[in-house]
Amino acid sequence: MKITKLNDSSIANILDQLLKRSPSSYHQFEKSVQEIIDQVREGGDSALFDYTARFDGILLDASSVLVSQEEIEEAYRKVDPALLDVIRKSIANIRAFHEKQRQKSWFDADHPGVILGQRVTALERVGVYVPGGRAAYPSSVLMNVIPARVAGVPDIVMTTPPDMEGKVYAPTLVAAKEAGVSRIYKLGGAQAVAALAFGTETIPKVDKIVGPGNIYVALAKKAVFGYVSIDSIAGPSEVMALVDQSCNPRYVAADLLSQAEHDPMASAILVTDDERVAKEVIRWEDYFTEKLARREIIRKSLEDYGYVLLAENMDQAIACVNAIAPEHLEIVTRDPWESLTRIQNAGAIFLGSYSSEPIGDYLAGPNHVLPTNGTARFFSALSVDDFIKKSSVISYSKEALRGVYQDVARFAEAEGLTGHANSVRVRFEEDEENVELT
Ligand code: HSO
Ligand code: ZN
Repeated sequence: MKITKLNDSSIANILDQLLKRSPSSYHQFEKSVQEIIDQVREGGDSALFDYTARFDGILLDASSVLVSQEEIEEAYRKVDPALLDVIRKSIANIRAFHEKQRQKSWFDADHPGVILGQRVTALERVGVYVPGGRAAYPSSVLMNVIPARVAGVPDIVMTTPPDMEGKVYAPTLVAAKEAGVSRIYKLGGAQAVAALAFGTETIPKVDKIVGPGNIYVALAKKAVFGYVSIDSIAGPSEVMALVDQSCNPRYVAADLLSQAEHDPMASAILVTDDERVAKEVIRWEDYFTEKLARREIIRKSLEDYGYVLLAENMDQAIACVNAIAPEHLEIVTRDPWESLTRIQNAGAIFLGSYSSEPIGDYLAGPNHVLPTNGTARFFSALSVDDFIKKSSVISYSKEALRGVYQDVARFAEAEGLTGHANSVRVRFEEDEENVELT
């Protein structure tokens, strides 16, 4: 790692480089993803199981696609009871945090005869996609399922690709069961997304699909958006540390590597106004990398998307954070709460030397499904809001409508909509006299 001096052109270069990882820059796969979606939409189960045989190497049918009760029990036997304990603690924290996000329906009567309100209802069925292989994170199962549960979604189904023997990672099954998933299907890829979006003979159509996945899953979610709702498209993990001379470079380096290890395309960025800190963080990054199991991934991630940025002052460093809008931001400055007031764009913000990023990934309670690739400028963490919708409620009495019907009719006529005008007038005026129906 080398130190990069911060200026407008270095920020622009970094943003360009980071954006290469956006699922929106993978147009070349769109055609094949659309083909899979169309086939599953038309062919249902038979197309779905054909693709599963082709891509996941496993032959499934309407009954074996569903994870059985015995498989769940076997998973419970396999999982270390100490891990089960942690999963339960984590669930309690995630639930408590998300309970605070719950929105209430409201009704107001500010004017005589008029009641206006907003009724909050949960989605009926949600599909949670859980990747297989390297990114089969039980923690992400909790983060996707619990907000839906708290919102009151009655039916939460999950899909995840099995391994070649048709098995799903035991902690993932246990996490799903503990969090309250109703059914788990052994399906992955664009075909799983298509099945959830349109339904097949065995897979029920859902209202919303959430959860991260590879580029095919991301593009499939984009393609079915509008038929169903989706969460925001997750890109590779990112962490940025905004630190000054008061930080402990050893801790900061360890935190940066914790995200770099997710993916060769993950990004870990340090920004500081202190050259000594910058050098020390690099030294500790090198030191830890050699010791970590995923050092190959870390090296690749740091090489392509890792930066150590030296700012002229903290104002410039903060402007850089806001321009990059990282998924995770650690602030380790003399007064992190003061620095916080100047942060506009970041998915989750960790304050001080002891709020290391993985506490947020696993246990603190806030959601770890966060906006990536600069989208923290306009997107938020996954939350209870993602699993509800709001219906407006309008109730007028006769007298209340009498007071405004002419205003409504005038507005409607200005739009050339005599049917609208008639609909309010008809309640107060005789047809022959007043209605112009042509
Ligand atoms: N940091 C990841 C989530 C995760 N970390 C799961 C560990 N397991 C989200 O950016
Ligand atoms: Zn993580």
